[in-house]
Amino acid sequence: MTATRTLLLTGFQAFGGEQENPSWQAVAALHGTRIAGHRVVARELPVAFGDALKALRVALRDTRPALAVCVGQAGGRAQISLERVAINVDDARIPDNAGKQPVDVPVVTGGPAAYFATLPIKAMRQALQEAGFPAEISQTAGTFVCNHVFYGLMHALRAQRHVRAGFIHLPYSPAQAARHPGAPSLAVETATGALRIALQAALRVREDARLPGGAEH
Ligand code: PCA
Repeated sequence: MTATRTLLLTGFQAFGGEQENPSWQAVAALHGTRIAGHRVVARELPVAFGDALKALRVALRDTRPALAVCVGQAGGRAQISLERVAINVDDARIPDNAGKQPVDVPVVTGGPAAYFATLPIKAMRQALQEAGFPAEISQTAGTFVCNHVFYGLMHALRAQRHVRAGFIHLPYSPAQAARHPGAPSLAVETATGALRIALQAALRVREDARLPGGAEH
Protein backbone atom coordinates (compact mmCIF):
# COMPACT_ATOMS: atom_id res chain seq x y z
CA MET A 1 0.00 0.00 0.00
CA THR A 2 1.33 3.40 -0.90
CA ALA A 3 0.89 6.10 1.72
CA THR A 4 -1.01 9.11 0.41
CA ARG A 5 1.33 11.96 -0.19
CA THR A 6 0.71 15.20 1.63
CA LEU A 7 0.57 18.77 0.38
CA LEU A 8 1.18 21.17 3.27
CA LEU A 9 -0.36 24.62 2.97
CA THR A 10 -0.02 27.38 5.52
CA GLY A 11 -1.89 30.66 5.88
CA PHE A 12 -1.50 33.48 8.39
CA GLN A 13 -3.55 35.01 11.16
CA ALA A 14 -4.81 38.57 10.69
CA PHE A 15 -2.25 41.31 11.38
CA GLY A 16 -1.67 45.03 11.09
CA GLY A 17 -5.14 45.98 12.32
CA GLU A 18 -6.97 43.74 9.81
CA GLN A 19 -9.92 41.60 10.90
CA GLU A 20 -9.06 38.68 8.62
CA ASN A 21 -6.34 37.24 6.44
CA PRO A 22 -7.38 35.83 3.05
CA SER A 23 -4.34 33.53 3.04
CA TRP A 24 -5.77 31.51 5.92
CA GLN A 25 -9.33 31.69 4.56
CA ALA A 26 -8.20 30.33 1.18
CA VAL A 27 -5.96 27.52 2.46
CA ALA A 28 -8.51 26.51 5.12
CA ALA A 29 -11.03 25.99 2.31
CA LEU A 30 -8.63 23.48 0.73
CA HIS A 31 -7.93 21.56 3.96
CA GLY A 32 -8.91 17.89 3.64
CA THR A 33 -9.32 18.06 -0.14
CA ARG A 34 -7.19 16.23 -2.70
CA ILE A 35 -5.10 17.94 -5.32
CA ALA A 36 -3.42 15.80 -8.00
CA GLY A 37 -3.62 12.76 -5.72
CA HIS A 38 -2.21 14.57 -2.69
CA ARG A 39 -4.00 15.08 0.61
CA VAL A 40 -4.10 18.75 1.59
CA VAL A 41 -3.27 19.71 5.17
CA ALA A 42 -3.70 23.39 6.07
CA ARG A 43 -2.12 25.01 9.12
CA GLU A 44 -2.44 28.56 10.43
CA LEU A 45 0.73 30.43 11.38
CA PRO A 46 0.99 33.35 13.81
CA VAL A 47 2.20 36.64 12.36
CA ALA A 48 5.17 36.65 14.69
CA PHE A 49 8.88 36.45 13.94
CA GLY A 50 10.31 33.24 15.37
CA ASP A 51 6.99 31.74 16.51
CA ALA A 52 5.75 31.46 12.92
CA LEU A 53 8.83 29.44 12.00
CA LYS A 54 8.47 27.22 15.06
CA ALA A 55 4.89 26.42 14.04
CA LEU A 56 6.01 25.80 10.46
CA ARG A 57 8.75 23.39 11.57
CA VAL A 58 6.22 21.45 13.67
CA ALA A 59 3.89 21.26 10.66
CA LEU A 60 6.71 19.99 8.41
CA ARG A 61 7.67 17.37 10.99
CA ASP A 62 4.07 16.25 11.50
CA THR A 63 3.09 16.03 7.86
CA ARG A 64 6.34 15.18 5.98
CA PRO A 65 4.90 16.78 2.86
CA ALA A 66 5.81 16.14 -0.77
CA LEU A 67 5.06 19.80 -1.47
CA ALA A 68 4.93 22.70 0.99
CA VAL A 69 3.53 26.09 0.03
CA CYS A 70 3.14 28.98 2.45
CA VAL A 71 0.58 31.62 1.55
CA GLY A 72 0.30 35.21 2.79
CA GLN A 73 -1.57 38.44 2.16
CA ALA A 74 0.09 41.27 0.26
CA GLY A 75 -2.26 44.24 0.60
CA GLY A 76 -2.01 46.58 -2.38
CA ARG A 77 -1.04 43.94 -4.92
CA ALA A 78 -3.61 43.27 -7.63
CA GLN A 79 -2.46 39.82 -8.72
CA ILE A 80 -1.62 36.48 -7.19
CA SER A 81 2.15 36.69 -6.67
CA LEU A 82 4.27 33.59 -7.19
CA GLU A 83 7.35 34.47 -5.18
CA ARG A 84 10.72 33.68 -6.73
CA VAL A 85 13.16 34.41 -3.90
CA ALA A 86 13.41 34.51 -0.10
CA ILE A 87 16.12 36.72 1.42
CA ASN A 88 17.99 36.37 4.70
CA VAL A 89 16.78 39.53 6.38
CA ASP A 90 14.06 40.61 8.78
CA ASP A 91 13.29 44.33 8.49
CA ALA A 92 9.83 45.15 9.84
CA ARG A 93 8.04 48.44 9.12
CA ILE A 94 5.38 47.60 11.75
CA PRO A 95 5.49 45.41 14.87
CA ASP A 96 4.35 41.82 14.44
CA ASN A 97 1.41 40.43 16.44
CA ALA A 98 3.74 39.76 19.39
CA GLY A 99 5.08 43.32 19.36
CA LYS A 100 8.46 42.43 17.82
CA GLN A 101 9.94 44.70 15.18
CA PRO A 102 13.34 43.39 14.06
CA VAL A 103 15.38 45.71 11.86
CA ASP A 104 18.11 44.41 9.58
CA VAL A 105 18.75 41.11 11.32
CA PRO A 106 19.24 37.79 9.54
CA VAL A 107 16.47 35.19 9.55
CA VAL A 108 19.19 32.55 10.00
CA THR A 109 22.57 33.75 11.27
CA GLY A 110 25.24 32.54 8.87
CA GLY A 111 22.67 31.34 6.32
CA PRO A 112 22.99 32.08 2.61
CA ALA A 113 21.81 35.49 1.38
CA ALA A 114 18.83 33.96 -0.40
CA TYR A 115 17.00 30.84 -1.47
CA PHE A 116 14.98 30.41 -4.64
CA ALA A 117 11.58 28.76 -4.50
CA THR A 118 11.75 25.22 -5.84
CA LEU A 119 8.29 25.51 -7.44
CA PRO A 120 7.83 25.69 -11.24
CA ILE A 121 6.64 29.29 -10.93
CA LYS A 122 6.49 30.06 -14.66
CA ALA A 123 4.39 26.98 -15.37
CA MET A 124 2.16 27.87 -12.43
CA ARG A 125 1.69 31.41 -13.73
CA GLN A 126 0.85 30.03 -17.17
CA ALA A 127 -1.72 27.62 -15.72
CA LEU A 128 -3.29 30.42 -13.69
CA GLN A 129 -3.46 32.83 -16.59
CA GLU A 130 -4.89 30.21 -18.93
CA ALA A 131 -7.62 29.56 -16.35
CA GLY A 132 -8.36 33.31 -16.25
CA PHE A 133 -6.75 34.22 -12.91
CA PRO A 134 -4.58 37.33 -12.45
CA ALA A 135 -1.08 36.03 -11.70
CA GLU A 136 2.48 37.28 -11.80
CA ILE A 137 6.00 36.34 -10.79
CA SER A 138 7.20 38.48 -7.87
CA GLN A 139 10.87 39.16 -7.17
CA THR A 140 10.38 40.01 -3.49
CA ALA A 141 8.23 38.67 -0.69
CA GLY A 142 9.16 41.77 1.36
CA THR A 143 11.12 41.69 4.61
CA PHE A 144 8.30 41.07 7.11
CA VAL A 145 6.96 37.77 8.49
CA CYS A 146 6.08 36.31 5.07
CA ASN A 147 9.65 36.52 3.78
CA HIS A 148 10.83 35.27 7.21
CA VAL A 149 8.63 32.17 6.87
CA PHE A 150 9.53 31.66 3.20
CA TYR A 151 13.27 31.82 4.00
CA GLY A 152 12.82 29.53 7.01
CA LEU A 153 10.84 27.07 4.87
CA MET A 154 13.53 26.86 2.22
CA HIS A 155 16.25 26.65 4.87
CA ALA A 156 14.45 23.82 6.69
CA LEU A 157 14.15 21.87 3.42
CA ARG A 158 17.61 22.71 2.04
CA ALA A 159 18.82 19.10 2.33
CA GLN A 160 15.54 17.66 0.99
CA ARG A 161 15.57 18.81 -2.60
CA HIS A 162 12.84 16.29 -3.52
CA VAL A 163 10.38 18.31 -1.40
CA ARG A 164 9.29 21.25 -3.50
CA ALA A 165 8.44 24.43 -1.67
CA GLY A 166 7.66 28.08 -2.11
CA PHE A 167 5.47 31.05 -1.27
CA ILE A 168 2.38 32.68 -2.78
CA HIS A 169 1.04 36.14 -1.88
CA LEU A 170 -2.66 36.97 -2.31
CA PRO A 171 -4.30 40.41 -2.71
CA TYR A 172 -6.65 41.80 -0.06
CA SER A 173 -10.10 40.24 0.17
CA PRO A 174 -12.97 42.54 -0.92
CA ALA A 175 -13.92 43.07 2.76
CA GLN A 176 -10.39 44.29 3.50
CA ALA A 177 -10.19 46.44 0.37
CA ALA A 178 -13.41 48.18 1.40
CA ARG A 179 -11.42 49.67 4.29
CA HIS A 180 -8.49 50.66 2.03
CA PRO A 181 -9.97 52.96 -0.62
CA GLY A 182 -8.58 52.23 -4.07
CA ALA A 183 -6.85 48.99 -3.07
CA PRO A 184 -7.29 46.04 -5.43
CA SER A 185 -8.89 42.85 -4.15
CA LEU A 186 -9.64 39.26 -5.02
CA ALA A 187 -12.59 37.25 -3.71
CA VAL A 188 -11.48 34.51 -1.33
CA GLU A 189 -13.35 31.87 -3.38
CA THR A 190 -11.44 33.05 -6.45
CA ALA A 191 -8.15 32.88 -4.57
CA THR A 192 -9.03 29.38 -3.38
CA GLY A 193 -9.77 28.22 -6.93
CA ALA A 194 -6.56 29.83 -8.14
CA LEU A 195 -4.48 28.11 -5.48
CA ARG A 196 -5.94 24.76 -6.54
CA ILE A 197 -4.90 25.39 -10.17
CA ALA A 198 -1.43 26.62 -9.17
CA LEU A 199 -0.85 23.64 -6.89
CA GLN A 200 -2.02 21.17 -9.54
CA ALA A 201 0.57 22.67 -11.89
CA ALA A 202 3.23 22.53 -9.17
CA LEU A 203 2.55 18.83 -8.63
CA ARG A 204 2.34 17.90 -12.31
CA VAL A 205 5.17 19.90 -13.85
CA ARG A 206 8.64 18.48 -13.25
CA GLU A 207 10.68 20.99 -15.19
CA ASP A 208 9.60 24.61 -15.19
CA ALA A 209 8.48 26.26 -18.41
CA ARG A 210 11.08 28.64 -19.85
CA LEU A 211 8.75 31.57 -20.30
CA PRO A 212 10.03 35.15 -20.26
CA GLY A 213 8.93 37.89 -17.93
CA GLY A 214 9.22 38.79 -14.30
CA ALA A 215 7.49 41.67 -12.58
CA GLU A 216 8.37 45.04 -11.16
CA HIS A 217 8.06 43.86 -7.57
N1 PCA B 1 1.42 39.00 5.13
C1 PCA B 1 2.58 39.54 5.82
C2 PCA B 1 2.80 38.66 7.01
C3 PCA B 1 1.56 37.83 7.13
C4 PCA B 1 0.82 38.05 5.88
O1 PCA B 1 -0.22 37.46 5.55
C5 PCA B 1 3.80 39.69 4.90
O2 PCA B 1 3.62 39.85 3.68
O3 PCA B 1 4.92 39.64 5.39
